[in-house]
Amino acid sequence: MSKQRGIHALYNEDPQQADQLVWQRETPLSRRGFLRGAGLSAMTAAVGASIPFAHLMPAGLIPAALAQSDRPFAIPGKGGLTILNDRPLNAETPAHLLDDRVTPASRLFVRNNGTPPALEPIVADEWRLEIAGESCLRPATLTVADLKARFKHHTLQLQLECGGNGRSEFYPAAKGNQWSTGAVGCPEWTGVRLRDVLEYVGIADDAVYVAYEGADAHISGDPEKQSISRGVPLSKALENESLLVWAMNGEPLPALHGFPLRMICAGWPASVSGKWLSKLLLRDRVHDGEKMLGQSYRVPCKPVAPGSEVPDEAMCIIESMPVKSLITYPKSGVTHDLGEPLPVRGHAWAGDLAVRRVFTSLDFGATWQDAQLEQAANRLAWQHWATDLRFPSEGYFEIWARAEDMAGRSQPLVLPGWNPRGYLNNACHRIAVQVRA
Ligand SMILES: Nc1nc2c(c(=O)[nH]1)N[C@H]1C(S)=C(S)[C@@H](COP(=O)(O)O)O[C@H]1N2
Ligand SMILES: [Mo]
Repeated sequence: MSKQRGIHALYNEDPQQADQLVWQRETPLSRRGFLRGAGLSAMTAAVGASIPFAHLMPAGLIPAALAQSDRPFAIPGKGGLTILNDRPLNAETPAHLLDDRVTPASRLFVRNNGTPPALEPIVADEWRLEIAGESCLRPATLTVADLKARFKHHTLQLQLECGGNGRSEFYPAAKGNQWSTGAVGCPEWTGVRLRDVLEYVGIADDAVYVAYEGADAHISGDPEKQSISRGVPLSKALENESLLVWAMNGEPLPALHGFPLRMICAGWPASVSGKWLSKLLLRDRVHDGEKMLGQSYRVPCKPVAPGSEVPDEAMCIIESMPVKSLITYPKSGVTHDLGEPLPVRGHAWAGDLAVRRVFTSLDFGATWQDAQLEQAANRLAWQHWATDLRFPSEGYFEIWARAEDMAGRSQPLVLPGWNPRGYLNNACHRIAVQVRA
């Protein structure tokens, strides 16, 4: 794969190809026992048998059974996703598999920081959510059944995008999952408003932040540590679209997406949307949990030169995500007849804002045509766009898409502000088309 900096590189999306298996091999071979929870069940399904010595397998080892067959490693129920890491499990969705208007569970990316809780003993309605913190007036524990019974239900389409989506293109490279374009999706969620629950327990005047803790274990197995514990300013938590949800697309939350309860604060890095939600904290300060501090989910407050070392004090917490779009049809590499118009479509989103225009270009950005853009189903859902493109001749073309938000900000053609952890790459997406006469 030749790497083109500046716009999302064309990548091989053929699941039959071995290079589809992008494995991180930074983990030292001496680390044992990596196949746990979802990682083990996925690997077991992939090799078609249980793995008695799983606890002895070196981290990052691709089973020979897979290396020698053309059967791609897959997470059960997530066919076609690209696995970036199995411990913790991380998988992204090739752009053409994100074509659905509402993202089905089978096509939603997975981003785990730790080991998900075992599903077996969990009865959804009995799951307990503790609500506490310095600024909580009446700390309480509510079960999922209580949430369902006491508060009004809301169903919304809300988009989630990992803050590190697009990281693979930054140069100098940033450590972390090398997401290309697929750590994004927009399912429909059902639950109650976070605001209604917070008002029920009482919000003290000095409350400034709302944070979560989840029931997943830290990857080290250390019971004292959270895998991740983040949050949002009170104002974001109180928005109509900030929800505590138990259902996705009309079904109970899938195990990998936080069963039986998760938080959704759409439009911000998806790391604020806590899965396997066990605790909510009303904080009197900016939350200081795991992955809130240091360089996590932060970018330099002022732009820096690529490769710079940035001290922690000069890093600011990421809030609303930037404007972005994807081409989800056709699949990159398609062959098309010159005489026919080519229908092209995708989605666009812009953090807390709406998208006001989407453009496409066939000539490497020299000229741009307006695409038809739909309104969002509701605030913080992605918007669908479509256009029919006619090609001037046979040959190799690229379709580039570019969205612009309500504030007039556009996606860049080149890589946006380099940052040490490789967040917020919203450069234009592009696909290849071979036009034949
Ligand atoms: N408890 C818990 N919540 C979590 C995470 C996690 O590892 N544990 N990962 C976060 C991150 S970084 C992202 S991008 C989203 C991913 O959501 P998904 O796996 O449902 O797509 O969940 C967020 N919530
Ligand atoms: Mo993330």
